Amino acid sequence: MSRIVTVGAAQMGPIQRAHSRAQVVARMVELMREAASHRCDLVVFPELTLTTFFPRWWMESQEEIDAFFEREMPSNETAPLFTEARRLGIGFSLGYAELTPEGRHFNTAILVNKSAEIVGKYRKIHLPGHAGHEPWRAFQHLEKHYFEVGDLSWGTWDAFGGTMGMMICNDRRWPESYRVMGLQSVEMILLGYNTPRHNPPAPDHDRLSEFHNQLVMQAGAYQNGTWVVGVAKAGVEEGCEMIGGSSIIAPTGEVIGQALTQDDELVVARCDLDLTKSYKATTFNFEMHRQPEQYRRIVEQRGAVKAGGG
Ligand code: CDT
Repeated sequence: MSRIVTVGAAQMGPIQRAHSRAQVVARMVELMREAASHRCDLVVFPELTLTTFFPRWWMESQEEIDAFFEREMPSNETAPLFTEARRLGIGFSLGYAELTPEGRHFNTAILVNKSAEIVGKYRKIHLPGHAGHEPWRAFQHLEKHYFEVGDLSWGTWDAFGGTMGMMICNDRRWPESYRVMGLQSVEMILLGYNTPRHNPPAPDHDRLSEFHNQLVMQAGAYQNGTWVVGVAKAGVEEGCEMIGGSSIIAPTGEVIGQALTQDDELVVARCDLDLTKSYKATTFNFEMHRQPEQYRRIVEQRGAVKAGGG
């Protein structure tokens, strides 16, 4: 059985507030068809793909907020994605705002196999930004207000002939996200992001946005001997510029495919899952080299303290 997974990183250009789900899904179906024409096994869509990045606004009406969320997956509006995927025999991952039957709100990603069955779900754990209205900002980043912290940890799934994992956007900046999956022998991590270039509390970081994006994904891939597929929603959305740079990164840490635009763009790469093996067997043989007894602070403490110790 082949260990090659041909992946399409389906970067999306901006989605404005006035754009309907139907318009967005039609663009996604186009990218999916293009991926199928390149014989992709799997197409990866961004975080919160179906709408504009709504946490940039403070909203008080729950009805207005919930209009950005999906109560079911698939729904009438997203069904064409599943129908087309089944027809083409292609899998996909998709980020969306999830409203559960119990009324809980999550920033979620799903993994869908070539039979259009949902085989994996992840709910975003590292929610960036702030929980209250901060009018001094050029735009808000209210993920802490609109979403609960994900309750599923980082799972992995046997799919597409390998061990697949998912994380979402800000998770990629935290080594713990990769490591929890690395410890489950993950071979390919799929992740979508919406990353505004401007960071209101630290504008001096703005010029480094693309660099930091590459830095964390390449490090995560290499340090865990895994493929990483990072996919942006990019371009100027409601006046807010978001970075592109969607990338397919090998376990070597090298970027082997990258988007050139800030628009709808498919990046395709043939990914050999067996490339993970030499990294997992040597430099990053966890069983042989990790020292978890010495890492207790990582799980017992949240914030940094000045611990002394000379
Ligand atoms: N969507 C998301 O997680 N974006 C963040 C912005 C960080 S600044 C609040 C990111 O890490 O790219």
